[in-house]
Amino acid sequence: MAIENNPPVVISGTGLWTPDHIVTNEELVESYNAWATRYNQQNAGAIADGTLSEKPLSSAEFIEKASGIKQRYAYIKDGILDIDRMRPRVPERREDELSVQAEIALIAARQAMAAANKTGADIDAVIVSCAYTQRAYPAIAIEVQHELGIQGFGFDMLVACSAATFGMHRAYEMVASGTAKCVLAINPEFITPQVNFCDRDSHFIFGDVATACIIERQDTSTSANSYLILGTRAETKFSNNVRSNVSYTSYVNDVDPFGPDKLFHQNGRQVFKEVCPMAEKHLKTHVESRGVALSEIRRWWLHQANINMNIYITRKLVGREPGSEDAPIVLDQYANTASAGSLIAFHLYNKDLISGDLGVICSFGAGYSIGSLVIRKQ
Ligand code: CO8
Repeated sequence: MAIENNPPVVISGTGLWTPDHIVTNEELVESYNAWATRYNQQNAGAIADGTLSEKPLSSAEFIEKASGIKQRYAYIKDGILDIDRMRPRVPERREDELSVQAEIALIAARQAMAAANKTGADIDAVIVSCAYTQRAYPAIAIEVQHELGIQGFGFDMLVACSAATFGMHRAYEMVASGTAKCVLAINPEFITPQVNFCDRDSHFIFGDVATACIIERQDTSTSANSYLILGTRAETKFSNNVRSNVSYTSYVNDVDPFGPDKLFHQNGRQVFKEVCPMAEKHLKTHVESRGVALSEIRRWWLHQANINMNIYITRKLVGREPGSEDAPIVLDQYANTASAGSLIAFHLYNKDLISGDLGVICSFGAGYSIGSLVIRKQ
């Protein structure tokens, strides 16, 4: 949708925090395979009599071929490769310390603010939107708002893979309708704590990152690099194929709060098959509803879950074999970063476009959820 007869709204700055630590496929596979081999040896009897299933081995070649992922970044690497632990070792912070998500959100936020020439005094709302927040309240967005000295309000929202685009939609609507003049939308995707590093089918998928953007009225923008938002479109359709049951109710459910179903799990093949046609249709419908032909779109900044999904979808949209000029891939370096993937791609690969060029930012995945923005370089 586009809000008609309202002030034009632009994305006037973006930011990206990349963690210091890299975990390569080879490192991850070596530690997973050592863990699985030991598990199989220790449980040989139960595996032989069929009470337990043997843990299959992983392969770096499979991971790269099936997903396009070569490595991922981790906020904390310590513990992930330790076969006696298989999860990052993240110390709990005191209540008077900055939370991890606020810390990484602030780094991306300050970059976005600098790019848009904004200070805290210029911003009147903060949205933190991501796949998980590390606590229910107070909102991470309010913590960030406090640190940046921003008046107004902040709130957190969760929409899994589409949190970033859905957050940008809310920012656009607030600015277009006049409830805010300038919104800081941030995606601190701290997701390695939700990865089951003992699950061969998903241990390689995710990495940590934070992205941020400034969305404001065009007439207040002084940015050297901004994009006018021509339209937004969102769509959801319930599916159990990507799921996490982590919950505050584990306390009263008398279940293991750290059980495998509490971590990310999926039927990846099914997701691939169902989401690709949904995303293709969504994008065609959205672009054409703005009076724009698909051939006029210079760049597609797509969700980064799987390179083969992105090639499949882009091929349908551009009608030929796509290249990185059409739809940049950051998966090889960053892996799947939940909702931040399309924003990383946008942040890294938008400056070469020239005034008047059209592009689309789009996320797709868990929910299922799909969110997109059609934008034009100013
Ligand atoms: N090593 C070696 N072999 C493997 C491995 C491995 N690591 N994993 C699977 N195999 C084997 C399988 O056992 C299978 O063997 P067989 O043919 O003998 O049965 C064979 O390889 C093929 O397996 P699959 O059919 O499962 O493999 P795919 O080609 O489908 O690739 C993928 C698997 C990469 C997972 C692929 O299906 C995929 O990427 N699908 C899309 C997934 C997707 O988009 N999911 C949405 C993600 S959700 C999101 O983006 C945000 C969620 C919120 C954040 C969560 C934070 C934790």
